[in-house]
Amino acid sequence: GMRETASPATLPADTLKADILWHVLYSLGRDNERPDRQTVFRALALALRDRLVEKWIASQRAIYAKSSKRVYYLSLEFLPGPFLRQNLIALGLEKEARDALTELGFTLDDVAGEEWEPGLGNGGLGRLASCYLDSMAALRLPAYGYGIRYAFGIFHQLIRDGQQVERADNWLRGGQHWEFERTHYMHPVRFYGSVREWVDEQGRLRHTLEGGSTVMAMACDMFIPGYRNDYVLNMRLWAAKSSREFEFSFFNTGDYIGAVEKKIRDENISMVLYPNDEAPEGKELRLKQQFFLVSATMQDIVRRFRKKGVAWDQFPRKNVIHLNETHPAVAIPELMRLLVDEELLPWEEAWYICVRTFAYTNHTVLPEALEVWPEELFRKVLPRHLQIIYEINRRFLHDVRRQFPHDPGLLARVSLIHEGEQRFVRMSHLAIVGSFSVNGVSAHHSNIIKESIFNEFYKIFPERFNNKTNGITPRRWLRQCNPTLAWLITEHIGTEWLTDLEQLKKLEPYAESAGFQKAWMEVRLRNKQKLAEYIHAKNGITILPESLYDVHVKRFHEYKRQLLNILHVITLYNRIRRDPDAGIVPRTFIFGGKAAPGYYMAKHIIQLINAVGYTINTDPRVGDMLKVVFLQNYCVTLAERIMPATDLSEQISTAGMEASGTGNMKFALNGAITIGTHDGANIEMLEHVGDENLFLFGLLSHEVEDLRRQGYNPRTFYETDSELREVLDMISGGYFSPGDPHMFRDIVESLLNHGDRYMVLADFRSYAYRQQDAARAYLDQPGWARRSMLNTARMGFFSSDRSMGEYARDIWGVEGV
Ligand code: 26V
Repeated sequence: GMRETASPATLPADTLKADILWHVLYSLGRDNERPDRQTVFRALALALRDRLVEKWIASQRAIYAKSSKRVYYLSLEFLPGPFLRQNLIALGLEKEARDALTELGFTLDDVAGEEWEPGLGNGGLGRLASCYLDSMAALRLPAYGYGIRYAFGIFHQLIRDGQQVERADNWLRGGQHWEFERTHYMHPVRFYGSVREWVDEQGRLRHTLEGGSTVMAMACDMFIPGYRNDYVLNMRLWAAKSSREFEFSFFNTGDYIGAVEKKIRDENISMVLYPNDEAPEGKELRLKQQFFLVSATMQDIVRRFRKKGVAWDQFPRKNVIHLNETHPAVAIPELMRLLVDEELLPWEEAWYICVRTFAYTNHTVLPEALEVWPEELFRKVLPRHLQIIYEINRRFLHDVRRQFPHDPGLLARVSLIHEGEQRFVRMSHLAIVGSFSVNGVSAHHSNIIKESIFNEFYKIFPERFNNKTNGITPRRWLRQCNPTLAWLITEHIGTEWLTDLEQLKKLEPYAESAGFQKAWMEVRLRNKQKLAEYIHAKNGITILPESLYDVHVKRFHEYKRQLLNILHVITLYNRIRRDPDAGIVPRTFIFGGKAAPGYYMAKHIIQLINAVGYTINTDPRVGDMLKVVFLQNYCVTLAERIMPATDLSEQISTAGMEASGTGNMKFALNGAITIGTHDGANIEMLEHVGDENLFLFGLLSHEVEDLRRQGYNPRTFYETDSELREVLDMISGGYFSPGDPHMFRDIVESLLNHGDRYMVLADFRSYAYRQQDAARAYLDQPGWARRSMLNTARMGFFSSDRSMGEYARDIWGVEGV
């Protein structure tokens, strides 16, 4: 058949069409006379997988031959986004694919629209992990991503009657086309049981887990190609499979249904992603997920290490295990258990290996997001690991007591165990004590870590703390999502920017060119027209492409202050109602984002935005001056539509609360101008683009702290600012909820009577002024074009290639193969 002509590595370009048809028939079992769009998509994906797996095998051989130190990036979340276009770009097959699809009667846009993205993450943290894999591949790093193949990813969000409704994300329903399931390749993972202590013939104290139950971890591999470099990395996701015990129990007891129930329970472990990104749920299943990832991954790492036949003390020279947040931090006691209980290394030697192997990235300073586990739960699920944590803690506290003999309170504060009415294992403390590197994700955040939340650890281990400012991949976030702008850039400065984003600096001289400004703004306007069409189709709202697109998309959380934004929207509405000829710049406010299903206030704010939108969009006095759009189900696919069409990017978190942000970078790379607070990576963006090109406002983090200490009274702002007062009175008086005047009372209460924890009222006036500056700037279109171009031109630093280069050099000590 056609397969034989397609020999590895030298596939001629014109076989893509033949390969698609081959897969339609032989892999998908469909008539290849007139395949439908979904079938063609799947066949194309399979044809690309063929090419990826060849390059992956070659890359693995290269890593093995070089005997390189390997990087293991462990994350409970990955948000890769749709693969099709990304893989075509990386493999250099975009044109061939277009041609092949044209011959088959389809367009690439249509076929790409058939892909359902794997939503295996909540937001920033998961998307960062995927940008990092893309850059690790671009840099040819000897690296592996490890995670969980949730059967259900982040829920699909619908807006019904102005409220968020969650639907299960059954992303696997169309079958799998990008991954290889390794059905014959499984690791056992053991939970529960009890620890038996005994003494062996050599008189050593031994620990053995008895009883408990075993679940199998099946590897599912997905490929991440480097940009045009023939290098492919593997993202290995584990799926839970019941062990053979299922069959035995069936034979032994005849309890067939009971055995099936056990199978279902076991396979639950990888069933669903926890949709929470602010307050950990403390649920047994979540802890099991974490250990499931860790245990299976450690078995893979150890198996690969053993192949080399070198001594255990070489382990840190050959492996570095990176912990994306504390979620996989149980890897630390798991490695100790392997070394001490199974390999019989002395504790000191095992610990020496551990602390040279692990590196930890912190992604949040919100106290409620710091992970802790009730000790009882931990003991039940992982009894031996709890013992090991106690021993780590005993030795750690012993050392601290010697280093700081005159601070008795210190021990309780840094202990791995929080002792109160209930005892908790503090995962961040475990991660810091067990790692040689602890990093924050922006300069500002890393300083906060050192100066406040982990200050005492910083005093104990100053050399461990460092910063690695986040980055984003320019292949997806410019080249793929904004092909026309990418093309305009390439026409002027060549293609090098794709792998060396600092090259965008070469655009700066064009910022003053009227011709280039015009071309730039034409591309942007076309992008805005396309988004207007999408909004019309989805929401039935007509928006003016020439209006200022003011966009706030990200997870809903009070600290991200979507509420501050909508208060300002209402302010503009009131100004128009008072004076329809006020000369306000026409604006389209676009919101998007999911709220954790149990987060009452966040869901309520979504509802308020939709209610305000309904009122404004249907008020004839407003007309085209103001539109408010809520786009449902914000996800990577939707972000790719929005980023290229945004004028003003909202990055308005309470100062000190957003660790970095990465949406801020995606917008600016596509030529949006930021309105934002002095928080996270906004501060570094300001340093790079200059303060004429970015609108910052509001309290600084130390001012937030000072104000809180002095006793912040939000009511004074309500009393002294009449515009603000009018807005709040409208909300609490039912202006936006005439059928139920009390509907949004809790929101206003949280601001006026419950302390306004996120200082929305304190920043309101400064925000409103800055918004006026933005509107004025928009009236000067050549000036806006210049600002927009300079934002793009100066985003070089925020490439994830730069971030990964720094991790590789400063933390991991690895180079490209
Ligand atoms: C906590 C939990 C608790 C258990 C359930 C699942 C879950 C998932 C995530 C988290 C903590 C998330 C922390 C986080 O997402 N931080 C974000 O990380 C981005 C990448 O570094 C950064 O840009 C954002 O500013 C930061 O909020």
